[in-house]
Amino acid sequence: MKKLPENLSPNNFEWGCATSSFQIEGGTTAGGRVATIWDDFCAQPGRIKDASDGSVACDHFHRYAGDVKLMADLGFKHYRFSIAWARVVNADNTVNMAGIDFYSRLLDELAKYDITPNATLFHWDLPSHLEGGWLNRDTAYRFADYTALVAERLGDRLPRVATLNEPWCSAFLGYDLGVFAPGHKNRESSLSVAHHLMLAHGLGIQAWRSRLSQTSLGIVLNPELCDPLTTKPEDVQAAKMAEYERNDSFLNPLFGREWPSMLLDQMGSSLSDRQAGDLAITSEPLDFIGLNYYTRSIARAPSSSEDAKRGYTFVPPDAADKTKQLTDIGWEIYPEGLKRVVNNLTQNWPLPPIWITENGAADNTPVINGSCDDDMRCSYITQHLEKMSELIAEGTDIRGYYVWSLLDNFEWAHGYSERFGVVHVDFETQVRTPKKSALMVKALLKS
Ligand code: GCO
Repeated sequence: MKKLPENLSPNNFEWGCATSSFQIEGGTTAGGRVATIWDDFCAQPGRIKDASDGSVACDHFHRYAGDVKLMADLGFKHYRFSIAWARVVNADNTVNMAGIDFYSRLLDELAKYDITPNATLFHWDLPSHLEGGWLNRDTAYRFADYTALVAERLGDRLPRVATLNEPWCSAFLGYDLGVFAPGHKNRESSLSVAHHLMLAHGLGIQAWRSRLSQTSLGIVLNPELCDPLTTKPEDVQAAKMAEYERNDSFLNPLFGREWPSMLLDQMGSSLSDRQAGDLAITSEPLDFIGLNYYTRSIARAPSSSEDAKRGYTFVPPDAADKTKQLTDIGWEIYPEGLKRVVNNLTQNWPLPPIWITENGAADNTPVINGSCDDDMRCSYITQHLEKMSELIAEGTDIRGYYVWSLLDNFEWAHGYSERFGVVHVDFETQVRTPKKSALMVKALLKS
């Protein structure tokens, strides 16, 4: 791609890069920040592949000014980041001004370069002191308090705000599979968690709107495109179940619809956590929806009693076809999936305007003689841009694209072993080196 298609031109399309608080900030005890479930999780042996944690990460807490200058140099005019609840709210639910000051200084810096902020309120770093975490319905109300506090202290400088990032990961990776914080393994209660997260979303929207009416408010989801391993009816049904869990359990509540009965059936005694009136809260009108797209998955009929509870078993993407191209983290490169998943969503739910809030690849190419030739990422990004441009040409209302991520960062359970940045970070020296992909995007934005 030499030039951006007209419908992706930065003149009429929002182009940005994305990060999240825990993945880049470090400074986990600075300025009175309280501990989060991810600090606790990292401290448990065996949880993180390289036994690392987020205590330093990209040291963005101290280096934010340089990082903002870097994104400006690369030509980005929009920046998606998350605010850490644990920095701005003390354990007694009062405001922590040191945390507010940090985000205020970040916003000052962005304004200096005319970069528009796009904030997410919750990107998985839940304060540890919230008793029971998302298993406790009360956490949804504490989220609304936190949201109100951000609206009051920073809201007039935040034109676009998402409540949650990828609640599927918090609920199912965190409370069912146990591979993300807090590391629980309980199917029934993970479904309660999914419900409580959506309740938090709705209460958060109400809390914000009652204070500020002009902000564009939404949520960021990672919808699934799941194909069956074979055409056998039991595999087809399994793929459907994976999509119910990933899509319907979050999209239905956004539009006031009940969950598919198959999910309700899996809740057992936790079903009582869904209370009358909740759907009216979760379906507060949205100004936008953010969609994160990386890959598709492949499912087969459940192959263990554990998976039988979920209704599917995921298989490696290349299980049936070894010629598939994978990124370094092992995810299939499948640009067509962006179109398929977005079309599936717009056909089934009355979506508001869409922003692609994350798209990118793990490409661990090192820096050699000062440059990092991440050709796979370059091709990944351009292929997805082409598909997005086609979707828009076909009439889908997509208004922005954010590459994940500006910087190599703490990739959750993979620690620092997988690199998603368009800018390389040397975690020993904190030196940042723009990769070929960053320079490619810069050239495209200028074109
Ligand atoms: C996500 C995440 C990021 C991940 C990225 C790559 O929302 O999944 O926002 O935190 O780093 O998706 O796995």
